Amino acid sequence: MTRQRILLRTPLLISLSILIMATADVAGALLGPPAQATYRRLIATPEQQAVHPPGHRESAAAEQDDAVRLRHRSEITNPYHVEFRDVTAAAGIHFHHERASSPQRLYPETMGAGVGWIDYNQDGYLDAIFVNSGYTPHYHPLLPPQPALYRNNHDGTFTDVTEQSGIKSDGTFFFGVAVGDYDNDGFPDIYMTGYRHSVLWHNNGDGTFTDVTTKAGVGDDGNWGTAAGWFDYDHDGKLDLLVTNYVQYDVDHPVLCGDVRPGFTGIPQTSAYCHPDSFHGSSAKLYHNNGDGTFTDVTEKAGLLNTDGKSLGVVLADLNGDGWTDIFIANDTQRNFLYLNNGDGTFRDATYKSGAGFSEDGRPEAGMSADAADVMNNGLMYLFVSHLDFELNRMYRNNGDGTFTDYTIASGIGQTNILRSAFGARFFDFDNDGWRDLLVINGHILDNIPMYHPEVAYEEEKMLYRNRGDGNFVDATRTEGADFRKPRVGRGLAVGDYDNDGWQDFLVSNNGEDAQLFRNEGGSAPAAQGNHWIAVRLIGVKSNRDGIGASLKLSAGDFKSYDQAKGGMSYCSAQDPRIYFGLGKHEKVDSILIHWPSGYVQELRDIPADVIVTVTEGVDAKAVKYRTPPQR
Ligand SMILES: [Ca+2]
Ligand SMILES: [Ca+2]
Ligand SMILES: [Ca+2]
Ligand SMILES: [Ca+2]
Repeated sequence: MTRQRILLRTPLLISLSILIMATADVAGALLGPPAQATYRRLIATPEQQAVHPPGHRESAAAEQDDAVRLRHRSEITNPYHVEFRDVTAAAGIHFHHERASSPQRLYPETMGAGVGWIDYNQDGYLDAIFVNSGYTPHYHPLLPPQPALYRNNHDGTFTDVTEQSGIKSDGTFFFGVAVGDYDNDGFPDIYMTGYRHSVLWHNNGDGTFTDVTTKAGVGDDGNWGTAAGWFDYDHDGKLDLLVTNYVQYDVDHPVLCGDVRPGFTGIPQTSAYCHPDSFHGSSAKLYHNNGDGTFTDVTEKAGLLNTDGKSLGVVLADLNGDGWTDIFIANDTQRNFLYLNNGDGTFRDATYKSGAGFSEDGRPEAGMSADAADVMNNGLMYLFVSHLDFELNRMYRNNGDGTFTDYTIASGIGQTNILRSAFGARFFDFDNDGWRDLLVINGHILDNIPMYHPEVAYEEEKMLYRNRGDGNFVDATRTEGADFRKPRVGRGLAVGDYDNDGWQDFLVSNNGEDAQLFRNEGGSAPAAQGNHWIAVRLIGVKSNRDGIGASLKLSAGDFKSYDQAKGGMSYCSAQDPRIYFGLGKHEKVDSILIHWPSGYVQELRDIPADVIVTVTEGVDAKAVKYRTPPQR
């Protein structure tokens, strides 16, 4: 293959548009009373905030001790005082995940669900998509639980547009969501994974969606679909679909699990959700996009057939730097799978040789989510896999030679989450200091876990880790507010900058509970305002329109950072398709070098910070600065 190298060195076209003309008063009104409260709270100095830590304290002395510790810790762990604030209610989001629970404790009840970002109407603002559970033999209300689509109103609020969108459920028990423009028509489409059936929703471009699953041939029927992702594994310019599957589970003839331990005899509630060891695994599926609205199952041909899979997380990224997108799958109780792309339509299982399949001591663990990021700013994608309680969440160092080393202890995350069960997790630079940090969403599988382990809870805290600038992570959870730390049965995590202020926010789906939207208040934290950022939205022309598979190298003075347009990530969730770089104190970017999957190389030069740049492959680049409501 001849690799076409064309450097675009024409000056960057800058069109600065002020999209929100808002005064302080208008901003307050738009965001409602909770936002006003935020502004008031942020007037407090860091010292004032520190002596009033969130949560109840029994004595003044304990409170004082805690304040001193917190102040000391916050200087290390959250020096820019970046806070995530629960704005769910103020934003008008009222999605509730239905657990569909029964005394029989059917396995699917406890595993849902994912959540996603999608700019379905292409107005430049992220909209939110939620998936829900469905019918089981023991849960069959008249109207089945419904997914939901929320349109972003550009003022911090959302409107539920599910009904007019045509997105609905006939009772399918859904788990995951993956967003990609498979037909390159400029409008992102939605794939929802489900138990025994998954659904492809074609975005009609007018706010409505059509179920095209049958024609497309991507139903994954009979399997328990979980995490899915879009990528163009063969570089033909059309997005292909990877669907991972969990265990072979028969909801009509369920295995009943649980035990009666000494001392617990006579307690009526002795059943428990099953362990994955009770079931056989199932293979992931690769669907090749034929370009005419249909797909072909090429799993076996591509070398991906592997029925050991009990998959819950996937990340699609170039992990060995050869320009071809690879597959990394997190499996429950089975080894992780690392499939390297051979560039000829096939993959090779590199798990054993790579060292990324097991924990440092050679054990397969619970594998609930997968992510990859350049955490050292050296161009090497490190891996993260979240696991259950009494296991460690694993980070793997990319050695740059196709091998990985368990970096869990060396990274500093160590045993910090050992009593919690982690699902959704993402690397992202929450304080825009130029170093990618880590957010982990927790929630136990067993609703009756205290019967078995009194020290473990069903609802659990989220965990936030800050990258100290050398790949060393410190636990910053305690510097966050009470909303962030409130225990939940957390599952899906979708990171996305829904208000376009450059500070990345996130959505969480909680099993059997209300979903949550957290706004990153970094833009209003005085210490953080010196940190800059830039975001890149890719529009492929010869490449797939989403630009998935592109790699980006950013230079700002002596600062270098790398990222890729990736597929999958987190637990069953869809992420902001734009690529965000924290820049620290750098006020401009010298260059961004983009390698598109088509082979085209495009370079942007001299870009101001704090803009969202839309880059059209081989054509141009436009920067937009969004005016966010003023902060006090
Ligand atoms: Ca489309
Ligand atoms: Ca393709
Ligand atoms: Ca950071
Ligand atoms: Ca934001």
